[in-house]
Amino acid sequence: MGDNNMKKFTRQWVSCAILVVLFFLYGCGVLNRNSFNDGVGVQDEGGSNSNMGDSMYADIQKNGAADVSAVNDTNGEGCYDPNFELFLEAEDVAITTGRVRVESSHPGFSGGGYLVGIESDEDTVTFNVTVPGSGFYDLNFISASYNGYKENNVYVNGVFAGVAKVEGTNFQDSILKRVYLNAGKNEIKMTKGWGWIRLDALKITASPSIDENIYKVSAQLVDPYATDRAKKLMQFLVDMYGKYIISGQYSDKGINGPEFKVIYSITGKYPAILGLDFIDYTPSRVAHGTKSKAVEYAIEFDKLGGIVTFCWHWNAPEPYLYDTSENPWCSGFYTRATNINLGAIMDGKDPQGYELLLRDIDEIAKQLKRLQEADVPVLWRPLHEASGGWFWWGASGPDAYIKLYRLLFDRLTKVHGIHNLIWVWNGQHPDWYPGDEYVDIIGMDIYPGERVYSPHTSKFFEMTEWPVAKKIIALTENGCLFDPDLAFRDGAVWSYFGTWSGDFVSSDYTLSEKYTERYMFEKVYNHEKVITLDELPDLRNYGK
Ligand SMILES: [Ca+2]
Repeated sequence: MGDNNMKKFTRQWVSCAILVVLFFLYGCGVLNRNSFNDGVGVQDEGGSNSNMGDSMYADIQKNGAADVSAVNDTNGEGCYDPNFELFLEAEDVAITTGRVRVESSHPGFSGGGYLVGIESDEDTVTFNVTVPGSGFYDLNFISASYNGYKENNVYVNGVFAGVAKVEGTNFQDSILKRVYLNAGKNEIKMTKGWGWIRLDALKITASPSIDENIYKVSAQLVDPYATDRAKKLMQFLVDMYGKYIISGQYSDKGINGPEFKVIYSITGKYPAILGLDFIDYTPSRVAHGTKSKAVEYAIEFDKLGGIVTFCWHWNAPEPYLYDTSENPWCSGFYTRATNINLGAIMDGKDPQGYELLLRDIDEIAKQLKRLQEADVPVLWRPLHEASGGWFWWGASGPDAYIKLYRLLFDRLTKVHGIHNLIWVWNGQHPDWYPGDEYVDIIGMDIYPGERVYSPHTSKFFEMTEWPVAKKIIALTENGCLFDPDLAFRDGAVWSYFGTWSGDFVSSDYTLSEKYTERYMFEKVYNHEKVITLDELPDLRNYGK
């Protein structure tokens, strides 16, 4: 630590010390960040994290000062105030571009009106705010939708922080939680996602402390007959949760596919999880001549000590495929390419359709059984992204989806005796939750654009508050990699990630930097809190 830093540190220590004393006097206890760190031991003392490397926290520890648990300040600038609150009328203080303008005809606003006109990319709203200390703040974009659900993008100091969501036409809270702000000035900018909201005000409050128990989850699998290896894999995931992030990558050709080769060539590491797809085992594709070696690739990767996950782009059965030039048979997992009506099938109004779905499930069961016979446990993520509606299994609403999910669960476990599965539910909205007894892991898929390395903190914490039993939360698909330092800083420690294949990583066996730049691949795969293939323990004997 240099002299200047020492002076700076001394100054801040004096001012922060006053706050520390106040906290003790008023019994406020510990604040967000350090209570999180103390609770789950995510970061080493002194920090592996670049934000922590030379931090006040580390320095005070070295200097043997008094208890610093109340200092929630990673950059050593300013003092974080847990009671901080700031209310800004959008119409008064925001800097706007494009068509954004003030109106005041819609009732229920505060102040002199609200902003409208977030309709295209040039329409932006920017708040320049000053906060007293670095740390986490909840950003409440009090707003009203023109009609239905709307979400818009929020950037903080130029970095994507998440989306502000609003559903009703009355003015209401739209809170983006746990956004990291620096001591001093910050730029908070809203840009069009879907647009079409009335933005009344921005209320900023210091975030409440993290519940340190969010990472303490049960390793009990929902399948009471789960195989020994599935149980061991789950125990490993549970033990790592909150402490490490497990790297994952989709690749149709396994460890020798372009994605794995490229990652290895630039980082010297392989991902710990191989993501595969049962897509080409689906009968309506096999009828067109598709072949798959996904099961072979999974068995190969398991032998190398890795973890496998499977999704299933379930091509709808043949009678329901449009098979036109715009919507060919091979797009048959998309709602747009099929007239299958899951609601009618699950309500008993299309018995032939029901039989065809069972036929398809039984075909995939054969593949899962091959994996079970090879004693390969699978992170099994069927019926993914349902609430988005773009896949047919999500096009008839949550009731039909939940019936299908449960049918799939019961058919695989009870009829086919398949017990090597860890059930990863990826419906992406709590209304689509099939029940605690059907789900081991909750997954979210996020494609934030290009070269966006946000750890999606607000989404992670939103998921911890869903009205469901506490389960491991994973980023089951991602476009860009996220910065692990930011994930640990924010306490948004996804269990694992699974970068999608193709140009998210590679183009003709060379690196594609369209979504993630080389330096971020190097950083993620060599990060000491990111687990790669070489760092996995012997999962066959884990816990013995
Ligand atoms: Ca207002």
